[in-house]
Amino acid sequence: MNTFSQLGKLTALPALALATITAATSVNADNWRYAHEEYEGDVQDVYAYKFKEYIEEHSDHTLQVYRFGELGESDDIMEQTQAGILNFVNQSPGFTGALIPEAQIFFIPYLMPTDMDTVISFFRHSDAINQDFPKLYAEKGLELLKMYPEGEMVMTLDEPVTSPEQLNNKKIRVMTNPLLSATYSSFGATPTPLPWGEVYGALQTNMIQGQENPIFWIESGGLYEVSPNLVFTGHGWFTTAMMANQDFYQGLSDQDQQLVRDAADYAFEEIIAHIDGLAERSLEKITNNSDEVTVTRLTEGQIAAFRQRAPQVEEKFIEMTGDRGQALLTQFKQDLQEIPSN
Ligand code: 6CS
Repeated sequence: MNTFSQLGKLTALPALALATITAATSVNADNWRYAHEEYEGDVQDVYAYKFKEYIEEHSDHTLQVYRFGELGESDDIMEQTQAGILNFVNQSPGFTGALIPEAQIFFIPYLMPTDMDTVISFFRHSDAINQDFPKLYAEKGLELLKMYPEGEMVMTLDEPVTSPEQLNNKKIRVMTNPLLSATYSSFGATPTPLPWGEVYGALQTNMIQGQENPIFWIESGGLYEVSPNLVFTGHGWFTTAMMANQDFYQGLSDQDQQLVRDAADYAFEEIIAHIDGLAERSLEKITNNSDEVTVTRLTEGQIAAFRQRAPQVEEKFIEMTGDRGQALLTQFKQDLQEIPSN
């Protein structure tokens, strides 16, 4: 063998070794796809990027995040996840009602506490959230990884309102689930279900006269520009849910399943820190940006007029979901009574 071919053999060895290592790494390293319903810097986006950060720091996998509109509306990204095109999706129960009717429980008004620490403790400890809901999502081919709160719901309207009577004849946009429509009917309004992409335009053209959302979203989506009267009714929290396609999840190694669970827990803790004070900061930005905005915080007496309509919505929930809904509601209420302090 001449020197040239000897040299060739020597250099070929590390190249082969490198190729083998690269192949082994790429066999184990996947690029996972994750879509959510919000914009850059919003709560779901922060969650997604914290999840990504954990996955990428603790494995060779990478995560590609798709924001609102990149792959369609909320229903589109759910369909893509069920079809296995996406691996992970963040879809809020506000849009999951048709698929999982029990997920509408979050829209029974005045069921959730208003105080943030209590709400967070509920999400951490509730059996309904952490044991019952994963079973309901699993029936639809979804591995529920986390449910988390984004912020207290606030109405925005074309004029300040303090009573259900003042909501008469107002078309209020709701997310597309029938129970939320029942809530707004009980409040005296005319509910108008719309996907998110149509809300700003509908407010601007007065096709609708109001909507509800957490303050950070009212600020980031510029809703206050076209619906400037904010009314704090204390009737609920915006909740969301993050999940994986179940076939994909079950096909992962034990180690990767644990990685995904740990990443979901890590992102949850980060989101709890992120939403602390977020509503106050967002409200300050809104009032700094607009002279038109009014802020009405209903008194306990005014809230009572809305609250007394809640039982009819609860009945509607049972009508829609039967014994399973009843059992979930019982568990939910029990969990709420047993909330430990954080
Ligand atoms: O109102 C909506 O449709 C949107 N609200 C929030 C806070 N997140 C996403 C959702 O699409």
